[in-house]
Amino acid sequence: MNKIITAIVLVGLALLIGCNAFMSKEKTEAPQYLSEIQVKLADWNIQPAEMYAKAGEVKFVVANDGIRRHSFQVGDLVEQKLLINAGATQELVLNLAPGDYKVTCEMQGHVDAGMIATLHVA
Ligand SMILES: [Cu+2]
Repeated sequence: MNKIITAIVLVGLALLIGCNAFMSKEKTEAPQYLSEIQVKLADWNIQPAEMYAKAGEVKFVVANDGIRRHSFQVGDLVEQKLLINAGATQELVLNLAPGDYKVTCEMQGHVDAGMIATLHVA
């Protein structure tokens, strides 16, 4: 009986250690800072929610996978905002300084509905 309990405990420990190793690997994986980022707009989110870009020229390829018209705006760069019809894809090239930017859909109520992401530029 004791042997069975010991075996169960050992299996449990092995699972825990395995899980921890897996999770810490996920956490320590360094983000890739890209110069081209594929973005998907949907009703109601922007993916990826965390984007990483190299400072300088950054190209965004933005696909609207939703059934509504959405916009794509980085920070307060209103002039460069994209308006994208459902099912369409548009590209935007921005020259970005290092920093953190909000990425939003500026259609009324869409940020509140979840259409907001963060862009890290370094
Ligand atoms: Cu939207």
